[in-house]
Amino acid sequence: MSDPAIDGIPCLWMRGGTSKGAYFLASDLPAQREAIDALLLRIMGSPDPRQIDGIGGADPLTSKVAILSPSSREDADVDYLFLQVYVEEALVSDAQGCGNILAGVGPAAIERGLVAATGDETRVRIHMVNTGEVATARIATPGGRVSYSGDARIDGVPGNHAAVPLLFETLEGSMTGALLPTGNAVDVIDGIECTLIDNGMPCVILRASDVGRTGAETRETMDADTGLKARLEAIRLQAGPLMNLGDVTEKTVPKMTLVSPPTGGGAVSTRSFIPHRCHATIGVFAAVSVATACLIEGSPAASVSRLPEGETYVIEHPTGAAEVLVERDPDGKFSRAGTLRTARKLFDGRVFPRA
Ligand code: NQM
Repeated sequence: MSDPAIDGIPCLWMRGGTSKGAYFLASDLPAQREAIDALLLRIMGSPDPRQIDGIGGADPLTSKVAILSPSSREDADVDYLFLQVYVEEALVSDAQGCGNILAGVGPAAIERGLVAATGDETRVRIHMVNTGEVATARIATPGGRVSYSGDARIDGVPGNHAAVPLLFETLEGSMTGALLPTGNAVDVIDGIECTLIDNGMPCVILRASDVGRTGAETRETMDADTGLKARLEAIRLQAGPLMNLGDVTEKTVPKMTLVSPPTGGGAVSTRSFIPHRCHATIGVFAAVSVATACLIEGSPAASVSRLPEGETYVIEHPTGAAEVLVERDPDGKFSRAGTLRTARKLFDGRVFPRA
């Protein structure tokens, strides 16, 4: 029998959007989730604030994992399970999806032969196992090979790269069963008006000004603000059960997002906590959920946002902005959403977990 600590495990290390993670084939990992979790902790080097004995980047945004397998569904080409490996705790969570790491799934599936390239562009339908939704990614495959070079640029990533357009349908209530799981546009928790919303990612959205912040603070300032973080965590722990998520003490959802008026010409400005560190940008599904909240009358997001003419929302974040598309059908349902990301293969090899 092979020993991963001696023989290694095939692993693609990729940037997906503004995150970075390890992409595996399910067939290269143990069958049982418990064994997978234990292995991933050793691979990433958790728990340890520096993840010094593993490949994790000592940040929740670079301690992520995608597990790919042939699709279990007719309407998809590949199954994608996302796992968040905590940095400082011995925890691995499947209680959220990740739209940034999703951007690398199409390229990884083609690189690993799970999906065949079809001409200059390959459409990959991705079953997001965490939420049960299907995303469609368009991958540049000139000459039948994935190309990572191109002209697209996204804030939070230096340089230009091949565009990875992502399209989603029916994200409403992805993990909580309903767009507004409490049925309310506004719930008051600890005296603060919040919107508890899930259009792809369970989020609690509140005005930065209601917790005494401008919303223009840097990621570092937010991360050092232990008083604010404790207040947000107290709200989050109460919001979890209200959102049908149960006890969220050891879950990475709901995300906490502070909103404030836009300062760069966008629809709204955000500082997103995922949930214990401030995001360097904003998650893809979190951005879709924030854009959706801007359209909900009477919500804190609606009160500070400036709505665009069309259906493209520029969501400002600590290092720029992310553009998301949110479409409503005639009966008011949020039927489609999308965004543009880029991704890049950084390393393809074998990873050696500590024994
Ligand atoms: O919301 C971070 C990220 C994410 C998630 C997080 C994401 C999403 O930016 O779809 O992309 O919220 O933990 O990678």
